[in-house]
Amino acid sequence: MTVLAIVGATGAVGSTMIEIIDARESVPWSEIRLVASARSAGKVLKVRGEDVTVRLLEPEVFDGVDIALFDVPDEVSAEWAPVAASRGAVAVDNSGAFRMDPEVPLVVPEVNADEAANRPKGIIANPNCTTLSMMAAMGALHREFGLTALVVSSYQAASGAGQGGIDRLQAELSAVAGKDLGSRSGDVAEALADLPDESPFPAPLALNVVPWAGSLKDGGWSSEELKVRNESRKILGIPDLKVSATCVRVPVVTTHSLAVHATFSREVTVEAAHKVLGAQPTIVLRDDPAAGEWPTPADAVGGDPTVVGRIRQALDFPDTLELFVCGDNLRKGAALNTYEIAETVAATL
Ligand code: 11C
Repeated sequence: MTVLAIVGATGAVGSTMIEIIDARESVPWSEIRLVASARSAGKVLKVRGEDVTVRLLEPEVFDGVDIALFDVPDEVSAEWAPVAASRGAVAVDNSGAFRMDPEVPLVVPEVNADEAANRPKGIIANPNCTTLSMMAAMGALHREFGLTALVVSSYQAASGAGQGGIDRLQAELSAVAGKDLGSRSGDVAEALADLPDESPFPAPLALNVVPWAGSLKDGGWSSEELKVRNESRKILGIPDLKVSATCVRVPVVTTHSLAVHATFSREVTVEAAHKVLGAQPTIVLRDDPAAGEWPTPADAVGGDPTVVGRIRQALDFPDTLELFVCGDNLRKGAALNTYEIAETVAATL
């Protein structure tokens, strides 16, 4: 009798969570409780063929719950994950509220599943989707070759900014469709003049590339870039890992991509990396440029595995590989990893 609650069940990640649960052959839950704010409470959603009424987020909703998954904004998690934990549930939180708390493990099951057992606050954190998209690959390569440095550029999808991000990209694409765009990026901004000024993105995203995600931090870094650095160190258990990231938003609906420059302490070859990554069940290798095979967001979207390719030995940097990684930011980057943490915990209850 294991009871699962999904808090934020009606959002972009919560809906993906329900799709993942629906697609599982079997689940270990005797009950799946859906929870949301007053705006969505009372809605009826289908879960594994059964109607489930969404319940209001209030302390009593966690009574009898074993594991509560949180797919809500940071401030909602910060308030409510401890409430769930105080009522006896293990809270698995997909927000940024607890990730760097030393008493909260930050878990990617294929990298550090053991850490899920050490949860003094009754909370386990799920990483940021950008960090997560490269963790299966980096974890596997680190185990074999000893990672020392990462230089990363991201190509992040609109849905990283939630349903609002998807809606804005859709509106911008509709506004530019069929217009004579001219030859300058300023023409795109002109085509968007009739859209509301308010956007989750700080510049037009349609037919554009925006080198910004998150909020401004010291030194001109974005919060997203610092998350990639701090979370990679914590998940991989390498406190002094050298990391430098540039996070960029691109007009893709779903699936984050990363160009990764990874340096190792032990000798590494492309062949050895292929062998290690090919043996990792949650990775699909698409790495045959001569045959036109490389990862693109379209190959990864809607699926569970991370797609990895373009693996090259860096020409001027010893013991360094260049690679390109694509992962569905709503699935492995968010709902799937959170759910896999819940499965890991459920197996121990
Ligand atoms: C984005 N990665 O693409 C962000 C969204 O810390 O969970 C997820 C933010 C987070 O905008």
